[in-house]
Amino acid sequence: MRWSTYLTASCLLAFAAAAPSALKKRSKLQFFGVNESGAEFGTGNIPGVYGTDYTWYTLSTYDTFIKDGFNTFRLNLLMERLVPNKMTGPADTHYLGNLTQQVNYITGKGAYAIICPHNYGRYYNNIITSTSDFQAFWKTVATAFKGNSKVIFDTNNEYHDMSGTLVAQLNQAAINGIRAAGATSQYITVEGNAYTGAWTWTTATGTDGKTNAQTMGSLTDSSNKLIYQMHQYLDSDGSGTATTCVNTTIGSTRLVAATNWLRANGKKGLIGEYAGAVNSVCEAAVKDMLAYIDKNSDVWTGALWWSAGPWWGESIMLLTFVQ
Ligand SMILES: *[C@@H]1O[C@H](CO)[C@@H](O)[C@H](O)[C@H]1NC(C)=O
Ligand SMILES: *[C@@H]1O[C@H](CO)[C@@H](O)[C@H](O)[C@H]1NC(C)=O
Ligand SMILES: CC(=O)N[C@H]1CO[C@H](CO)[C@@H](O)[C@@H]1O
Repeated sequence: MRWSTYLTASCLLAFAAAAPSALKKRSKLQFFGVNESGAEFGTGNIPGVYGTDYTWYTLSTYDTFIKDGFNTFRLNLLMERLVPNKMTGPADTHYLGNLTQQVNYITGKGAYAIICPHNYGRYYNNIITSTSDFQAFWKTVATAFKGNSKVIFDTNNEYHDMSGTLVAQLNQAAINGIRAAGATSQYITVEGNAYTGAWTWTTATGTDGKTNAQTMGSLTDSSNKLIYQMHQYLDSDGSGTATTCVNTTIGSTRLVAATNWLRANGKKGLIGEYAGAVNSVCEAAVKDMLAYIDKNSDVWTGALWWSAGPWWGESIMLLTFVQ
């Protein structure tokens, strides 16, 4: 989800306060967590100033989430801040330093840290077309974390409006760069085109006319630790920007086709973003979707709530539900 939609989104997120039990760790799932959003803020200001344009996440609050059973944190960041000017260049010492501090804090507590460039398949607003540059970016990033097996690499947030074939090629380049860095023990989550929507995995086509189901199945990984990350919101257009959910079973309905695809192709999936607003329909819909994910835990590894972070405002409050 775009950070700029967060004012409307914050209405949705207040749901978290109303549904503590629904959001507690699910026993069967490997990953249960939240997104941390803020380091990718202020996309108009690149690189921008830490504390003014963007922020990192308050370390001590991870303890609260972990105590409540969450074990996975998706750290959203910007590629241009991590590796500025060109993808083949070196990492920015300070931004990487802050990221490393977050990662080490989380993984030091035994939880997973997902490193997620929140870039939509773009770098300085241009669709990434050079697989070799993208591979170089990921090799640089993975080198810094190759000794930490609790790190999970997320190739990019929500590719969209581009060729599905290119999206698959970029994912493969990221996988190759990560493994070439010597980071062989970590999971990698790949994301698809069309905002990596679970509900449109088999139907939405890219500019080349191909669906994720057609292009993403052939990815290979020498470590065999790929997870297909998909996002699923519950409002009518699936964007997570409306405060109404379609109905109480919309989540499970929307996951069926993707679940079948994962199973038929021998893949694992992760719902990397989901949310619902504060009302009884959305609350029931979130519970229904999580129950469906639990029931299909042979292919679904977990789910991550969108979103948390110091700049998401008082009204949002994930902190309320962890009390
Ligand atoms: C985090 O970034 C700030 C601003 O660039 C920098 O001053 C600080 O040293 C960084 N922290 C770490 C742990 O690298
Ligand atoms: C919810 O909406 C979906 C999509 O329109 C539909 O397939 C499903 O049957 C609905 N469920 C209920 C309980 O109305
Ligand atoms: C770990 C972390 O940054 N948690 C944040 C979650 O969101 C709340 C509310 O925005 C913040 O206060 C926490 O710091």
